[in-house]
Amino acid sequence: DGTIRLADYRPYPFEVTQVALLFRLAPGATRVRARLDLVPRQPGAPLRLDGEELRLISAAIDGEALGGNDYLLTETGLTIHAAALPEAPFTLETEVEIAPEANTALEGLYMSKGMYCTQCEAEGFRKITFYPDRPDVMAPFQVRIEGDLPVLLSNGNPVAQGPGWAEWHDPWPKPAYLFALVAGDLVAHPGSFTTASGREVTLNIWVRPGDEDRCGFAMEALKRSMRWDETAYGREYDLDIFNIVAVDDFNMGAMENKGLNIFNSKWVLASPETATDSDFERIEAIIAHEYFHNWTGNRITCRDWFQLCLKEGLTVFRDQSFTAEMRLGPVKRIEDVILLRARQFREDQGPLAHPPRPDHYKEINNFYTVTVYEKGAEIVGMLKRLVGDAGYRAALDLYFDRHDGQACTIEDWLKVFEDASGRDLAQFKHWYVEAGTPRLRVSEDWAEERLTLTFEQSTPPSPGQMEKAPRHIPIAVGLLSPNGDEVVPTTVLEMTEARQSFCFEGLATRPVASILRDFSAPVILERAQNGAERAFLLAHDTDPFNRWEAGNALARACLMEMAEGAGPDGAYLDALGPVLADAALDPAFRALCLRLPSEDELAQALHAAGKIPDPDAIHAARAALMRAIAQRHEAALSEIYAAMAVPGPYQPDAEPAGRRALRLAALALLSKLDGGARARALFAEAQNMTESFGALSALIALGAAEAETAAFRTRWQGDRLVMDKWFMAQLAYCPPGLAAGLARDLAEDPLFDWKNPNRFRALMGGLSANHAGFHDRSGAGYQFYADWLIRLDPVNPQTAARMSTAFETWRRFDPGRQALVRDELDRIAATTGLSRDLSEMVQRLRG
Ligand code: BAL
Ligand code: ZN
Repeated sequence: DGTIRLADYRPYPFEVTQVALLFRLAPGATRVRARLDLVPRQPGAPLRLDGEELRLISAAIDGEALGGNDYLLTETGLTIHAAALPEAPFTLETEVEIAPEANTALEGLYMSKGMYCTQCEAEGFRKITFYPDRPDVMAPFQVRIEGDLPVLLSNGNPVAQGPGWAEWHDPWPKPAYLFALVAGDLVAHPGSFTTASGREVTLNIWVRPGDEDRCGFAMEALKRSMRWDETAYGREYDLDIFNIVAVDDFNMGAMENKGLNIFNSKWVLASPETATDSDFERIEAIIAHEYFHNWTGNRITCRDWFQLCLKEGLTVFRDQSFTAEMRLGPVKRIEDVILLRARQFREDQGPLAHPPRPDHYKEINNFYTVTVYEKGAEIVGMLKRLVGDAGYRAALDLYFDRHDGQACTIEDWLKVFEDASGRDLAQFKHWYVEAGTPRLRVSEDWAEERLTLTFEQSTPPSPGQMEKAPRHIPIAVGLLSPNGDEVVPTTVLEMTEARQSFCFEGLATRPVASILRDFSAPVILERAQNGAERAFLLAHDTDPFNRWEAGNALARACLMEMAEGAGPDGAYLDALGPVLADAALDPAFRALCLRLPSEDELAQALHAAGKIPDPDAIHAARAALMRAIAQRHEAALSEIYAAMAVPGPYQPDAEPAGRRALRLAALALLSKLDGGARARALFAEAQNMTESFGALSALIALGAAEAETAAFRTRWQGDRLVMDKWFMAQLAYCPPGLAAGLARDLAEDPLFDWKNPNRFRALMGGLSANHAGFHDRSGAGYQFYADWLIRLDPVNPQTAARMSTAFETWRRFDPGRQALVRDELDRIAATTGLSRDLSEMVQRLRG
């Protein structure tokens, strides 16, 4: 049935020692000549090469053209029979023709606004030429590009160039998924970097003319990333040049091709007028992420795609650590956990749950998930916590020493930790191979100056995995005295049993336990804790994560009760007071404390508590609590709003960004009282996109943004990235009853260029982010969404499949909504010619 299984892995029977490619570019008929130097490793094996949508022009071995009986050509590849192959090393030459301008799927070689561009991960190279398109086949590449365009780029170092041609050589053996080619009328934002050992590296960010003044921030972020990888991991850059290209039509965020990173322009281009603070932070993180892949992904890659989290989990962990150092560490940790819970926990609890290292798939593109990335990063963080900072560095040094130039597995990765630390990680490995978020229940016992914490863990069943063994869980715990002093500093308890107790002796008075500090493991902590204890931790915990978590837990409990008809919890409203007033607390931290759990998270929490979430009631509860907070703290919020204004020119740094975040959080609350007066004034005077967009979003949420929405469109209609924000915000923040109708109207807007993935994601992602709007009981949101998935699928299956995850929570809801979603999933499944991508997703979603 097309399922690919880890258990079926076999090494490739040939070694590719050298690849030479020649591209003659033409939009409708590009010719690709490939010369592969091959060494047989298994006598008698046929040579099987992947290839899709290629027109074979010729094939020859050692200069001799192949005859029709020598090979088999199918829709998925070219197999040269063993009888036609020499036993000694040989050269295979092929020529194919492809049509980049017809490639709307944006995999392989395609065109975006006149520019040639590639995306090969995971399996796009097979749409460029016949090749063993698998990550464990690594070879040096030389590339010649011929085309009537001023800039012709590929991986590695430039060899030579002239008018209409350029040659590149990448000396580092790489898998085909890291191949890249770009050709276009581009301009460079240049830079340079001197490595720790004194080598000069040329840096360029290539963009379309007109965008070059929006690259400065990304360039500085790149230099910071290069320096950080030297100091934090001892890793230097290894080519003479590092190119980044920004492209408007891109399925992913960015791609780490060796020496030639290709970026969705959204994650490169930034100016104060067009990008928000969070865009700047994200650009810095993605630039770092792709750069860090040079070692964790490129120099050491994955043996097969089941091992994707080997490079992605580690590289996310590295970019998170980088951002934590560049900005405010605790704030970054809280943001990462918010994202993990909102998206990965959601995935882990639904029909798409899969282990960070899955053992089967039909379409690998469907496994570039928050589980592989974000949970993969959490697992690396747990390893680091278990072996300590020095142990982690020793393990990573060993990893680079032992595996440089190799294609590796999770087993290789765990082995370096075992060898470097002397620890047995057999039980720890469950984190990689089992799906599901463990639930960790804790109870406390106090007797004779001794506090006993007893933990019980269980992991619910997930698709294909009914029974789960106990995990090895690092639980960071600290104890606080009743006056807030820390009596036991953070200690990591290692839980390995299903039920396990830990004692703290010699305590004069009963302490308050701060459990799972820094969110030391990706689990759901279940703790019977009253509001007073949570308020105490919100006021006193010395661990910033748990301090925030105490307030978050109060808010969540309050909202869950409100969604079932209760009024706002006065204790929660009281507890916020000291946080708002505490000027010693970072503004960014205070902003997070004012951010209520999302409607989707509340639905998740209600479902976990055995209830059926009502999206309308959740929305109403959240709106009511915002109003109640505003009423109770109006004076403090007004003072914050005035005091947090940032004078002078815009700077994207963490400090002013934190002030703006707090100010806008106050604005969103105050808008519930002032009818939007402050937001309207801010929108009129804002000098940067952060404030302009924050004000617009607050007004949209009030249903009172007609004039501002129109003005925003008039001002920014020529700017594609800003217009994505315009599409997204109107749907994500509008009153839910309006969402489906507005989505239909916006889809009629001439600026809704639905074949552009960013624009499609802006509109559909905006709608699905409007929880009560998407889940409108009429089913209008579901129907509209399914219509567009069906329409996009033949054009761009990868993005259609990715967006189908909006339906992953359907089993949480009432039978009426479930039936509506089921009908839509059935309708999608019944569509003729559905892609492998979307059909696998729908099959899994239907469960
Ligand atoms: N490798 C795909 C894009 C990324 O994770 O960097
Ligand atoms: Zn990555």
